Amino acid sequence: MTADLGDRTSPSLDERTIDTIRTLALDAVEKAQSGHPGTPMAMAPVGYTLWSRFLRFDPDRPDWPNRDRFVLSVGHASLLLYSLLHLSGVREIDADGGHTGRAAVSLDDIKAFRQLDSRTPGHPEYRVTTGVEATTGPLGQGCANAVGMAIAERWLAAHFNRDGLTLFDHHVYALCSDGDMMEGVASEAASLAGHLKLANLCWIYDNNHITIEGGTPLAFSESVAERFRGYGWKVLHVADANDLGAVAHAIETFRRTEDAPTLIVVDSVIGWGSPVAGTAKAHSDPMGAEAIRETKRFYGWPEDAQFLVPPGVADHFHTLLANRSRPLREAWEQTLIRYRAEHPELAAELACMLEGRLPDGWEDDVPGFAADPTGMASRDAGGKALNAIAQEVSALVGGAADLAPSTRTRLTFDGAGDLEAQSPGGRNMHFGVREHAMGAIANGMALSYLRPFTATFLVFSDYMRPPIRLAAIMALPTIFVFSHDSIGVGEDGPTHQPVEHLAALRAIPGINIIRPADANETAEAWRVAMRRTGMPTCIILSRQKLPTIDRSLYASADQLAKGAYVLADADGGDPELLLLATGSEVSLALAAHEQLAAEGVRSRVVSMPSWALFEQQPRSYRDFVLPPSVRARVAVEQACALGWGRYVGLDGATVTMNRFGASAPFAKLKERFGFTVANVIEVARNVMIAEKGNDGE
Ligand SMILES: Cc1ncc(C[n+]2csc(CCOP(=O)(O)OP(=O)(O)O)c2C)c(N)n1
Ligand SMILES: [Mg+2]
Repeated sequence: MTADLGDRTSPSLDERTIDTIRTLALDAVEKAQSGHPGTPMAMAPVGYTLWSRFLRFDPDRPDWPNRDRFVLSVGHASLLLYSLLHLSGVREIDADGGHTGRAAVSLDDIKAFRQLDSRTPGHPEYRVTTGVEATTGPLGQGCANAVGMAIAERWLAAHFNRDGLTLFDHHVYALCSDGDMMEGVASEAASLAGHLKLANLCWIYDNNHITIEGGTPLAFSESVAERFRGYGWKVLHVADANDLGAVAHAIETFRRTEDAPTLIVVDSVIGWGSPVAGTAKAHSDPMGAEAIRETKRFYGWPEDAQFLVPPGVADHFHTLLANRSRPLREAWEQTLIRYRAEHPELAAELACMLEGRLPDGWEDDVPGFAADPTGMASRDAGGKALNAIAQEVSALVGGAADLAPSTRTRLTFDGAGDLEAQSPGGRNMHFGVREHAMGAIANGMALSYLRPFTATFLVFSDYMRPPIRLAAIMALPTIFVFSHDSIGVGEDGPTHQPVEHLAALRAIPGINIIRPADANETAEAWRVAMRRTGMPTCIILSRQKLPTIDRSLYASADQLAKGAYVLADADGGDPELLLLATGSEVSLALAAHEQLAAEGVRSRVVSMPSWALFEQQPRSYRDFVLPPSVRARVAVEQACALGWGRYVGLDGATVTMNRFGASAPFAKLKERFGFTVANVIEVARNVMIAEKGNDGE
């Protein structure tokens, strides 16, 4: 076949399929009056070539663990993916992993593009549509997710493959755009991918020289190819996206490359075949009926037909994809049967990972900590709990953005090892100083059966917010560890002292933020995080030592699972004052409570490590912990007050940070900002006086 699709007189079945993808995109965007047709139109030949000739993806078993992954980082081109899933006949998997027998994306689904509750949302969403491997849309994220998937594939291969028994050898593809190439997160991820020599990773870059505001020369003039060569990637060039032979040749070269990730730069014309081809107008505007007719005429398409799938097209595509992939998947299943017989323990471990289960006994060695007024930093307790769990749960793989010694997240047990190019099965990752990519890479690992954790200082969670948010949207069990959680950082000063970060993280729906009060709450936090397989968790830890609370005097730390609990209660009657605190401030609240008790004030200390978990408790429990009748309430937290209003109410007060911190020894900062027993008591007494005054009115 000649590679040139310019001759439209006698299109082949391949060309017809490609034009079907294009016209479906045109029609769906027009019907929705919303969306981005130009990129699916231009990239249809690339997507089709990859899927029909290379992708190892059984359309009947889209959950096959060793399938190739295809990540559409250029999420605004979602119709490309929806059309590929529809035309190749991918079957649906439901939320419980069941095969429903239905199409993953039906033609009706494509007609319902961007409509409420459809399987075809504006940007691809993991868990909404079978075959969508990652939620994409924020440019750059999908690229970095793909790096995480490639790392996971390497890890799984190193950990599970045995001589003659290959369970993992798949490839990871990402389709990306100019915007992806401009985003820092993709650059960070590409840098690490090159360092790790991820030869199983291929990014296909749609080099169309167009972004929203116009041509890329407005803002982008570097040589992407040279940059990627500098990262250690193999860089290939396809001069015309319509040249199916050249696209195939490039993918073949990728598959033969053994020592580096591959970037295929594909020159394309956005909106190819339409009157607005090659202009920014093709990026986003529905084209209008007349332009669509003109485009369809150009493709040799019936110009008034809508959502037309010509006879033979879907069969053709399905046959190509299935005939290549099904035998591979069936052979894999045979391999797995032999594997189970020859390596039963490893097979059981693999089953756990694939099902997202924790192995029996995973928490048996999590330490308990004896009461100790000096105590230990929660980062230290966290490191012990993490190591105890990781020794039992091999899927727990992760590391820090160059701060493992400070976050105490290094896995130190025998055999943990470093994850490097030459040791892809290591457990300790070194993300380098690349927080943003760290989060997105971890999400990619979570999408490929691992239980990843990341670590850095809480103040740098700002650099990770997009992947944290996406982990929540995708309901991934990524664990984000953040140490150095407050002005307790001391001398490093305001740039390193988080103030607004807890509130900012708590504002994200669908994530569990836990700030434990002492070593035992920290161990519980790790337990809770591990059990949550459908939700990310942030574990927020102190740099400074925290007293290990005497649990024979006060309530047990396992109540952390309820989010908030009565740690210490008033003697001799109902409390007249509630002291609410998290993390390092719980001990301060306890000290205030003891002194108030000596002064005859009945207070209750509520440890509130996780607001999210607390909100999930029944009203009866929440009212038991925070009795509505007790309106004298003080919250103590070394962070901004935002959000505490809900718990302290109109009559309550907070001892919190209403400004950035300062560079000084921590003891001085505590005094300056009022984190002293005397100040907490003064604030509490004022609240009680005001509240009594209210009652008298
Ligand atoms: C992080 C992020 N910033 C901004 C956007 C909004 N946006 C969507 S597409 C796009 C750029 C489009 O250009 P390009 O990435 O080259 O894609 P093309 O239009 O060529 O398909 C932008 C800025 C986004 N999706 N993600
Ligand atoms: Mg572009």
